Amino acid sequence: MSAPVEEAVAPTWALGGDVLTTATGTPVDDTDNSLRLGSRGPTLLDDFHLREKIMHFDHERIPERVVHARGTAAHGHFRLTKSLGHVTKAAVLADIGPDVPVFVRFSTVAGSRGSADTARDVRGFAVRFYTDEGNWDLVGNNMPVFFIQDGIKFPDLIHAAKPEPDREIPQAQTAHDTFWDFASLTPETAHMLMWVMSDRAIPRSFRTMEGFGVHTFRLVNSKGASTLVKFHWKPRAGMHSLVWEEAQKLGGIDPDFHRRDLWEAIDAGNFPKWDLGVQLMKDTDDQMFEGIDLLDPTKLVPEELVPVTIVGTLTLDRNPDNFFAETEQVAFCTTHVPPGVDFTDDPLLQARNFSYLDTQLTRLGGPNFDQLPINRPRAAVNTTQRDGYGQAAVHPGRAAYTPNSIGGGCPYTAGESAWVAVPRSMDGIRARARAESFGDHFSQATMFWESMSPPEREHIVGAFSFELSKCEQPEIRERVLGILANIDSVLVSEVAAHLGLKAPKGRPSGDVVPSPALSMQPLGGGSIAGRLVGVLVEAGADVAGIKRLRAALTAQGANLCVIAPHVGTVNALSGSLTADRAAFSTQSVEYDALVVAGGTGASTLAEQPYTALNLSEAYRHHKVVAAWGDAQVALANAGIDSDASGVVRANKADKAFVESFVTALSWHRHWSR
Ligand code: HDD
Repeated sequence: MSAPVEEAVAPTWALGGDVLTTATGTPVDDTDNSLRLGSRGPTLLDDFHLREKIMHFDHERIPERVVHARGTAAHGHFRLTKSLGHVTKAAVLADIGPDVPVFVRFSTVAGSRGSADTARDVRGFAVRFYTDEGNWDLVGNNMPVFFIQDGIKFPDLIHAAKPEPDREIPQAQTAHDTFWDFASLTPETAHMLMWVMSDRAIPRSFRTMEGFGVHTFRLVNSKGASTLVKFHWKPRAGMHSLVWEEAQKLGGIDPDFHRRDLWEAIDAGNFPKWDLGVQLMKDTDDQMFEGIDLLDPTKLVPEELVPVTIVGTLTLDRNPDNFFAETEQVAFCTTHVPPGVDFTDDPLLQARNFSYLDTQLTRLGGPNFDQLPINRPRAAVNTTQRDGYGQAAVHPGRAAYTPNSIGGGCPYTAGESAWVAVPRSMDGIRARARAESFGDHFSQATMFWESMSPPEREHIVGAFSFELSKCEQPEIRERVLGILANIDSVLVSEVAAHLGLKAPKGRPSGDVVPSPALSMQPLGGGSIAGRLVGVLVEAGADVAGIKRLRAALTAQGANLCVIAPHVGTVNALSGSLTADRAAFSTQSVEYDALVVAGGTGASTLAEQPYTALNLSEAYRHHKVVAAWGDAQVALANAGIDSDASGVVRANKADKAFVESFVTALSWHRHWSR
């Protein structure tokens, strides 16, 4: 018999204790002075502590991910609320029972590991479920489609998007020639370009973005029957974005804006949640649905055609203990699937299934990356794989092969509980060919445009104009206009006008059915959980009003940050209050709303250029701005129309003021101004 799995691991590793030791546990007497011959003599080669310390430091960095290098992650759990047992045997989706632990990593794509969080980019949304049947990695994005239809184009796409190779400029952005050169010559990018130029590419927070599995996958039940599925994550905090100017400023003011937001929300007990939804479709011979080729990752299935059924909830409730060990070393692979989840022939997914396994080999230095603590499955592991760099298991016994008699025949293959590929007959010519049904690159791009609200359209026009104006070669701009002309006549003419170019004749609107679910424009006020409200104060501030506002906000999971001329204690109208931030080290872009507090110092505060500058900026970014008492004059000083939507003012910070403020905040942004 082979050894029980528990025995097949390294001896207990006692990390911790009070004294400093070497990597192998020898206590160290001095870590400030190297071993020298005399106090001023040469350093001795037998200083094993010095050599080990420096050797380890020299190797502290590992290659960053070639894409999605910049990211952050959290632990949590997934609770299934509606069984999909009729379509899958995967227990994580079929058995309503104990929660399944998860680890989720969010990321940008193009930037290096130290780049800014708020760059215009796709966001990675990678979820690992540690199921009893093995790890399941649903490695998705915050957009439901992709730039290219075949994974063989991925290196081209990424080489074009990354900093240009001769000058290594620009960092973390697509606003440069090589990206738009590639995009303009690759019309299949059209639909994804619309998403990346939309507000989806500058989320307010990871907590306020949707996630998508992108590809069509298969679910397989215990009878072997297959159903096609697309996975969706719906944020409980609603869908919200930044505005472009904010995103750019935050890149300098707080490059860790998204990372900090997630960490602080979890730290404060405001656990972010997403509902898992599925769109289920019949697995037909051709995997087509209403004219949409389900194997084409540049297409989505409108929710109006196939509604998203919510089946469970993901909650993130624990920050990692160590960024490197967990967030950096997590090795997601699209091939990590439990029995009951299978792939389709989507050519992008097929290439991914090779790429992720391959990439981890170099990034994590050898074939045993699955043994790193964050990658270890919860399910028992029993392979015949042995040795290699970084082998952490101590495998006992003689039989590391099958079939064997010496090990009692173990491990033997699993019967009904095994992952089994859906049997399908295949026939076709072996060729490098693309299906004709992948041919329409524009209809869904037009559908996306026609589903947007007026402010969202304005932002898309602004984004294309910004990016293309940064291209140095005029012919690249012209070629992109050619793509936009195939999408919509208004879009192309507005972008052309910003570029000082003549617009080509564009597609007239009205020939596609819009999908309202694609718009992020809220239909009503939503949750304010996780919002940050900045309150500007001066000495003599009305501390009772601030307290009332804070109580109302914290009751709904939002936070209040006191901004004063200096950090520390500020004398208030009655008593004192503690400033969280100093005015000289923070700016409006870091807050969801800005309030000027009333009190005896309010008129001084209202006169400060800093107050006017930040209020007008918050107003321009469509945020809630408010003031009470003598501070109301600050709104006028900043040129703000005090009757505009999202402007809240009152003589006192009473119950009515606080209620109006919370209602205004629940809309996130006031686009009508
Ligand atoms: Fe990818 C990382 C998502 C296409 C090759 N990808 C990576 C991550 C996410 C995605 C979220 C970061 C995982 C983490 O947090 O560690 N990738 C996608 C999505 C795609 C996609 C949603 C299209 C639908 N990717 C894609 C293709 C290829 C790759 C077509 C190659 C053929 N992706 C990789 C990679 C990465 C990666 C090189 C880099 C680091 C890593 O895998 O672990 O293998």
